[in-house]
Amino acid sequence: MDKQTSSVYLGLGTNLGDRESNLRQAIQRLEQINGIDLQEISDLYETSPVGYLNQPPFYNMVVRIITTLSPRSLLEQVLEVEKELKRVRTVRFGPRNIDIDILLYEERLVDEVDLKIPHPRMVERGFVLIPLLEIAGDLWIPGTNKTITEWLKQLPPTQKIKRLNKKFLLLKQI
Ligand code: GSY
Repeated sequence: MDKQTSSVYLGLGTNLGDRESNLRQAIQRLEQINGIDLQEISDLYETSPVGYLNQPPFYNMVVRIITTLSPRSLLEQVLEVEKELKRVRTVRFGPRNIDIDILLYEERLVDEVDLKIPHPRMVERGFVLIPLLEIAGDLWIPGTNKTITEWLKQLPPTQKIKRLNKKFLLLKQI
């Protein structure tokens, strides 16, 4: 019998080195994993840093995958990809060459010490919500009573988010 598949959204971010190449490599590695099928990718967005402000701008994007992996196994695989890409991060919330977050896993709520789904800070982050809206439509965020656009309306207008219309560059080489 086929294993059950789940639809999952991942957020990717990078602000060190060749940001386009970091994202491309991360997507390529994710695609090579047994039990992960890449379905959709958002455009690239150049975004001003949130949290620790004194760092270079990020490239952010969101992808949708179909997976047979459990949330826990998916987390292990994602951490492995970050390790393979030799993730560099010296300061918490500081610059990093790649960051991959599990944002949504179907409608599931997971609340474990090292794994929380939906990602707990995603609703405060325009750099997640805007690319998510692009590929997911205006869905409800599980565990909250609001949709993506309702969360977006609550955000302070301080974060700069520029759509780059560069998705084709990533797709050409994936
Ligand atoms: O997991 C998020 C890493 N991160 C980012 C990011 O990806 N983009 C922007 N714009 N700011 C950020 N601050 C942190 S931490």
